[in-house]
Amino acid sequence: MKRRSVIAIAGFLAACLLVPGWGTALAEKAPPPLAKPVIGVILPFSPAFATIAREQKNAIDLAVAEAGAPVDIIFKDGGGDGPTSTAAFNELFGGGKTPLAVITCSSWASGAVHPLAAEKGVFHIAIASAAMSRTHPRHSVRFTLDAAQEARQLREYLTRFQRIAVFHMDNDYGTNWAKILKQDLGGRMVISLPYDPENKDFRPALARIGEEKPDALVLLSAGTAAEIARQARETGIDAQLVGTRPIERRELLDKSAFTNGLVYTYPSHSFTHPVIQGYQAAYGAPPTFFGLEAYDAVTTLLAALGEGPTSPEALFSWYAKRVYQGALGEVTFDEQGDAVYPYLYKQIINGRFQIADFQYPLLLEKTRQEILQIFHKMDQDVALAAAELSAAGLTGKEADAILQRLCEKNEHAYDCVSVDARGTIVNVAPVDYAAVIGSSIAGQEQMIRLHATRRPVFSQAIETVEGFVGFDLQHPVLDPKRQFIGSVSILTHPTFFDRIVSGKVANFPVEIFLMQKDGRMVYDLNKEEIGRNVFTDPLFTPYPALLKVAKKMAESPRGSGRYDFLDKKLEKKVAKKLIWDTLVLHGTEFRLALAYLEG
Ligand code: COI
Ligand code: CYT
Repeated sequence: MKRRSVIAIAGFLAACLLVPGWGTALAEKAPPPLAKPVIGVILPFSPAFATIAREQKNAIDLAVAEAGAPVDIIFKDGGGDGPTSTAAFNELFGGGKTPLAVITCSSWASGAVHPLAAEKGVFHIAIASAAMSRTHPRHSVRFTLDAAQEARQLREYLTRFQRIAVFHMDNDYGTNWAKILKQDLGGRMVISLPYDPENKDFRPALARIGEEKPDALVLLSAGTAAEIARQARETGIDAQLVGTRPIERRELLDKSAFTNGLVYTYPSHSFTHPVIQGYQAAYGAPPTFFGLEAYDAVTTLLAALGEGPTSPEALFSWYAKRVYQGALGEVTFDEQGDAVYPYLYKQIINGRFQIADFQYPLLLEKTRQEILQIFHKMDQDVALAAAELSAAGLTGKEADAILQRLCEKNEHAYDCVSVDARGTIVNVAPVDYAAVIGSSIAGQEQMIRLHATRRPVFSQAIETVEGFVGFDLQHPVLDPKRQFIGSVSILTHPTFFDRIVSGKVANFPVEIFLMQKDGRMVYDLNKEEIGRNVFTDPLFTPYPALLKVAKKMAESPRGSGRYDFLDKKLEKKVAKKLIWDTLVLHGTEFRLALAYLEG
């Protein structure tokens, strides 16, 4: 196949590139002899990050060797700050070579190089750069999850602490993360101090931190965290140690007497890619996430170049919204060019980096609490509306205002109605839904219970007159003489559970679903499963272990189990673990379950 690649440099030069092995270009003029694309790689070879940089270099060398593609990789030392990285970038243009692309490691290097690369028309890839903001859209792609996303996940764990200290590297990574934590934690952040990662003695700063009597110490650190942990413990700080992605370095295991118990957020990729063995064989130790990111960056870039595009715009488009399977697992690039993949909590236990088991019950309980909180607020507000309608009556100006207020106060309400004593809707807010007035809902299961008991009710999943499957909370309305005149309701929005659950599950590799006691799935990530009955639907019958666990779920309010079922995309069969608990409102129970891959 013949392929033609065009390189556009700084907007004034367009040259044909002849690349052996990638087809013969249809050159109008004689091409430069053996023009290999040049890729500049700026890594933090400074002492505090040297093991990271060396690992990235090793992984890149391996990726290039495996691809067998003719490229010229030029490594430069970006040091520990923006100016050094800028100087390294400028050096790439010496010696008559012009890089086609530049790869930078670290938030500070990527932040400094991003605008320069855009101005020079050099495609930019950021690795190990959680804190990078873009001034030039559609130019840089990034293989690191953004710090703001990771912080959303870390937040769930931090809620249990009241006096949180932050000790952070005095670079773009550390200061940006500290800023995010300040926003999240407010007054619960009792102190935040920077440190120089090239430093060896952290005792003066740790003494200051100790005075604040923190119950958690968040370290925004890489391998230096091991020495900080040692000095912190020796200073008498017994706070829970907490970290973020770059903290997982070998040094921490060498000092596990001081680092055991550390909890941190980390990508959830499973170490199964062949490059892990290849790296181990070549360099005598397995790669860490830093190496894998570098490996994927180069492997994908060479694949992109092999397909033709070389301009920054074309390369960016190649990546944006792409999904690929690599050393990092399944990676999805968003429109901004940021890679997204799941993170979870890890913990140092018995001197090893391990997946933290506490996260599953934690996420289940946080989700349960959030839903219950919303249920209770809705319940209080409907009770108040019922009391107000008692005097105002179910229709008329005053009743309109009461229903409108009820709806405005509850963001998860689809609509609010009043219903007469015979079960006919007589009023609605917002007014746009006036079409439901006159509909009888007397046959709905919750209305039958309400009429029988004259007590508040919460429905199971019902077919609403609005036309979707929803959940209805109703309170009876009694007139001032305590005569039953009807009821008032909030009908939940069709995306009610989805909004809450997806907010909580965020980027964790878990699935949360809701099942009624009769086996009906009322919420699942997979819309295809919603509404189906686990006990009777053919989708589930081939999975006896699932049926068994669902039966246990129907019978007991909380428990755990394991089963085989399809993965998130309903593609292949996988082994899953499951824990569940119960949500109750006015006697209506839902099983809230959290499933995750076994392994
Ligand atoms: C980041 O900036 O996100 C990093 O991981 C940098 C690393 C060299 C500590
Ligand atoms: N609709 C509604 N049932 C319905 O179908 N708004 C309340 C109860």
